[in-house]
Formats: sequence, C-alpha cells, structure tokens
Amino acid sequence: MSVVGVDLGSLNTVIAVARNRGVDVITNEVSNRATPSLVGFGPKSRYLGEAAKTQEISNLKNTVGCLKRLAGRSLSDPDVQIEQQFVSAPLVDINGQVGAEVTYMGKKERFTATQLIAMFLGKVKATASTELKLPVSDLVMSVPAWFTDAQRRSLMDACEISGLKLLRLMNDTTAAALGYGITKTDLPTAEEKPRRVAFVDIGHSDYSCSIVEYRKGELTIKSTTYDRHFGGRDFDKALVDHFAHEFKERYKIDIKTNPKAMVRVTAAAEKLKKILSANQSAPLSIESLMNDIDVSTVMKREQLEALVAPLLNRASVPLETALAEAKLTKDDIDIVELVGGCTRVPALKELIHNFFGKPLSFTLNQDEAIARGCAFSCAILSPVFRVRDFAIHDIVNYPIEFTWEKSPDIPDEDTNLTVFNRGNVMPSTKILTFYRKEAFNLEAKYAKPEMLPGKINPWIGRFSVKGVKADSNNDFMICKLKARLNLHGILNVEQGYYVEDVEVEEPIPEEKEGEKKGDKKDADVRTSFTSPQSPPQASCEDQRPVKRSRLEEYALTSHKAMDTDEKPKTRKVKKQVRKGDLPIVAGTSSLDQSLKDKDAELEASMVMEDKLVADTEEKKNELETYIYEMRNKIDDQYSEFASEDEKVKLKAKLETSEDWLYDEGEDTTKAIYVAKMDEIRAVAGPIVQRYFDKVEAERAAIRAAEEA
Ligand code: ATP
Ligand code: K
Ligand code: MG
Repeated sequence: MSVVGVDLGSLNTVIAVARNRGVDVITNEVSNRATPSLVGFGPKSRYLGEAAKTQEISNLKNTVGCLKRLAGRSLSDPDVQIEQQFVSAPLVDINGQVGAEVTYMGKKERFTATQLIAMFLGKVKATASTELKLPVSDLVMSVPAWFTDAQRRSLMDACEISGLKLLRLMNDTTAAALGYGITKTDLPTAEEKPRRVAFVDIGHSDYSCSIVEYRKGELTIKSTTYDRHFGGRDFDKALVDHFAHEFKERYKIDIKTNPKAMVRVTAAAEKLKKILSANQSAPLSIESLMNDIDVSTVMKREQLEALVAPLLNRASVPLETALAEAKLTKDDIDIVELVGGCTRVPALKELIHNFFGKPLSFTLNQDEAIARGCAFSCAILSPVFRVRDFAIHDIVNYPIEFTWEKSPDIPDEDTNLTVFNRGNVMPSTKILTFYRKEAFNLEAKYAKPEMLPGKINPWIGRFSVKGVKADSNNDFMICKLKARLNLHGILNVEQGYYVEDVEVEEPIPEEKEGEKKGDKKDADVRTSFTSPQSPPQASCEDQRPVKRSRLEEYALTSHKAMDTDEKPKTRKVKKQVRKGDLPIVAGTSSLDQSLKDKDAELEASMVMEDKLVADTEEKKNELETYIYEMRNKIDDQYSEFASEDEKVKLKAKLETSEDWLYDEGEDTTKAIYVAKMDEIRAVAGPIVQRYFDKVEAERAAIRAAEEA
C-alpha cells in the first residue's frame, strides 16, 4: 500500500511519498519535481500535467488551470470571474457548478470543476504509481485553510472519482507545520513554554499565515489567516499590464487582443520576476510576438516593486491578524518559516523580516514542504507505516451554526445555535441535544457569510432526524446528535440516538466530594450540547441552550445520600442512558453517490481512451525506430548474414513501410502498427536469427576455452 502526500497548488502540484523510513518528493515523466496543475483536451485524448503545459499555447481554448480555485464554486461567483482572467478555456455553468467548455475528440464537451480536478488527480495517481511501482490509492492532500465545506467536498468527490482514497484534507500551512515538527527531537515538554513558529506561505494565488505552538508530540494551530487573492500570479499580472501598455506605445501592438501573445508575455513576465528576485534588473524579449514584431525591454527590481505596491501595502495584514487572533505579540514568536514560491520575492522577505523583527528561517524546502507534510500525515494515518504519533490540533476558521424549526411542543424554543466558533479546535465533535416528539430537520450553515470567499453559499447541509416519537407518557424524546467537523474540515451529523434519564445510586468518589469537578459534570448535562473532547466547561456554558426551561427540568441534580451512617456514601444520580439509534438522512454539497459513480465511470473510460492513444503512439514510435535500426544494420552488423536477395527484399520492405508510415500509417490503430511491425520482422527475422546464433556460438567458444 502506498503512502502519498499531494500539494495541489494552483500552479504546480508536488507529490511526496513515504518509503525507506523517510519521505521523498518524486519526479514526473519528464523528471520534474513539480507538475503543472493543468488539464488540456485534444482531438484524440486529454493532456494532463506536463503534456497540457507543452500544448498550452497552441491549445489555449481547451486548457484549464487554477483547478482547485474552481472547486465548489458557481459561475456567478465574483471570485470565479477573477479566475477566468487566469484560465484560458471558457468557464461555464453546469447545474449550478462552475466548469469549463472544451473541444474534446472533435466535440464540444463540458466538465465540472470537480471532474477536471479528478482528471488531474488521475495523472497524479499515475505518476506516483509509476514511481512506486505500486497501485496508488491512499493519500493526504493539501488545501488552502480558507476553503469552505463545499470547496472541500468538491475535492473529496474529485478524489473518489479518480479512484483515490483521501485520508485527510490538510490545510496548507498545517501540512508545512507537521513536516517541520515531526522531525524535531528538541520540542519543549508539556510543562515548558511551547515553541512558537509562524509559517508564511505565499504561492501563486494565495497567501496564508499560521501561528503554531509546538510541544513534544503535538502541534496546535493558534491562528490561521489569509489573503485569498495574493500570490505570484498577481505579480505576473501587474507586469503583463505594464508591458501591454508599453508595447502599445512603443510597438503599436495590443497584446490584450491576442490570447497567444498574452500567454507568451505572461510566461516571460514570470521568468523576469524570478530573475529580479536575484538581480537588480532583468531583460525581457520575445520574438515575433504579434504582427511579426519582436519586442524587448528591461525592468529594474524597484520598478516591479512599484508596480505591485498595492499588494505590498497589504502584505502585512495577514501577519497582524494572525498575531492578534493567536493573542500573541511579535516577541512571542520564536521562528518565522517561509514556504511557497512567492516568498522568494525580496520585497516580501524584507517586509516579513521587518514585521517580526527577527531573521527568517528557511529550514523547510519552500516548494516541497507542504507535500512532505501531507506524506507524513498519510504515514501517520496509514496502517502500513509505523510513525511516531504526532497530534495535530487545527482550528475552525468559519463559525458554523445549526438552525431548525421550532418544535410545536416548545413555543419559546430558540431556533439556532452556533456550534463551532472561529478558533475552536478542529477536528472536533459536539453533541447536540433536542427534545422532540416527532421527526425533525435541522440545517447547518456558516454563521457569518461575509467571512466566506466570494459568494459561496453559506449553506452546509440539511439533516433529517427520523424515528423520533413521544414516549408512553407523551413526554419528549431526548435526541442526541453528533455533529463532527472532521479531519477534512467538513461538517457531518454522524450519528443520532436517544437517551432516557435513569436514576441510579452510585458511590461518591471520595476525592471529588464537594469539588469543582462535580459541578462541571452537572454543567455537562445542563447545557444544551457539550464537546466530549474538551472538558465540559467554558465554551459549552457560553453557548445558548437549545431551550433552557426544558433543559432545567432535566438538569442533573446530584445530591449526597441523606443518610448519615458509616456505610459507604452513595448518591442518587440521574444518568442519561442510551436507548436506541435515530436514523439521519443527510443532504450536503457532496455529489450524490449515483452522480459520483457516473463521473467515475466516465473518468475511467477517458483514462482507457488516453491509454489506448498513448499505447498506439508507442507502437508507432517502435515501428519507426525499428525501420531506422534495420536500415542501418542491414549494411553493417547484419550484412554478412543476409544474401543479396534477402537484402534487396528487406530494404524494399523497409522503404514501403516508411512511405506507409508517413502516408496512411500516419494515424491508424495500435493493431495495424503491430501488424506492420510483424510484416517486417517476417522478412528480417531469419537474418537477425543467424546473427544471434553466431554471437551465441562465439560466446560458447569463449566459455569452452576458459573452462579448458
Ligand atoms: P497556491 O499555493 O497559491 O495555490 P502554488 O502552490 O502552485 O500556488 P507555489 O509553487 O508555492 O504556488 O509558488 C509559485 C509561485 O511562486 C509562482 O507565481 C512563481 O512564479 C513564484 N516564484 C517561484 N520562484 C520565484 C522566485 N525565485 N522569485 C519570485 N517568484 C517566484
Ligand atoms: K505547490
Ligand atoms: Mg501552494
């Protein structure tokens, strides 16, 4: 079984695998350690990753990038309109989901963002499996911390469609933090002051900062903040806008009217930007950019900095917010670690350095840290590896509330409750308690839509609780629901059951007598919901109860047994005993299983199609190579093993085969290439055989001589 970590970047995707007691980043089919996150469509097959990049300029309308940023979005989302500036294929609406329209195998086709991501992940899977020489299934993948439930579910569906088993969706900076911490042997103990590290990740499209506290065997994310539209591509765009203007003035060409020219200038701008990270000035020149005009220009680093001043001016905001939310000051931060390609920009490095007032640390590989962290996480979660456990306490970024219809039996019941707050630990489970006499529904949604990216629908899910009825006294059923914000950062109501109050007599634990703990226990039940993972206090108490008056009736009143004998002291306690399950029917933004199965089937058939095209191409190449090889050898190596007549015949065969290859054989089926090869082999075979017989005879003679 494989253990794989994937950093799905908006520009590049990095794949790491756990093996040989370590984690390695693997290379793809052209030996690159990062693969372009691109999907392209052609007349016969798809182009995935590197192939899509190679075809990009000649296939703009059918190439889709920024894949993950489209996940879980709708076309009308203003954020998607921003993405369209960076995606060359036209984005379209597909039943409320954004997708792309492309020409594939000669036909106009539409694929949802989820399908497009699944296609790309299929390539990731193939790359990993080629490298590991194993079928790949389990993986941990990274995601921006600011992704919502719908965005995360889209990525999860994509994994399923591509036949991958996602063990965890991990926030980008959390993955970097895990990679950093898991290898450290000198972390403070539980009693000591934690080590505090700020991780700053600025990539191609977004910027995140997490403040992380480390103690032996665990990390806790204290805050994660972000700028969702801040990255290398915004630098590139500023440069392109500048050059578009310059070229209009100087060369009288308008590159904005020419998509190919735009792409070429964007590529050149990115290169120039990178050179400016190490140099004070850099040239840019492109031949025959438009209307046969060559362009060339030079830019200084300070010019670039002036062009991106609006970005630089807001670059410290995520850092300030991160400290404020972690309730820490700059002096509390021990180490500042930078990851992501864009943190190589000197102006940003300087800004971050000045902000924290301490030297920056680059102990992590900037481009690979997140993928490595994901692979570590996968190793922790996978049964095949034994890894020192490392606890990861992530954080809730958007508050989540539940709403429900008022119970007809509780006229003054509240109808909403915030269950997860920003800053709460994630993953976590909360138990919600309802008093009901009949089946009911509840909905989960983000409590503060204004915090969400773009115009993402705050709705998370609808949960119908079945099997609820009044008991024989026409009294309420006490319904308990387990709401879990899970490892992926998505919300589910995982379980429903009902309980009954039963009075039991129990010994009073000596040490707890009259102590606070007893009170806490009461609080546990008195409040409307509690978190089994954190002590039942503060946060629970702070929440508004589902319905205070009802709850008080059920409040647990523990009291000492009244007898004053020397007998062991006992008390009567009302305990809630689980009596049975309540089925829950959930509707979320995940795809219905039937749709997912359909997409998975389609994906599998496209994979087969691509494989057939690739195999056909391979057979054609083999044939071509064979023809050239035989032509060279027949007058050389094989010359003495063929009669004149055989030579003439073979050469004629090679010539007609070659002609055929450039004519009707240019584009045919795998079977025909194989047949053609067999035809040549039939003629060449006896000659080659004689050659090998001779070689073998010589070898045998040498062996015999040695043994003699
Ligand atoms: P994201 O995390 O935003 O989804 P990503 O993970 O694909 O994107 P990275 O690989 O971290 O992004 O970074 C890519 C960006 O970093 C590109 O814009 C690239 O041009 C930029 N970059 C890489 N090297 C340098 C450099 N030396 N100087 C300036 N920018 C650089
Ligand atoms: K990346
Ligand atoms: Mg990234």
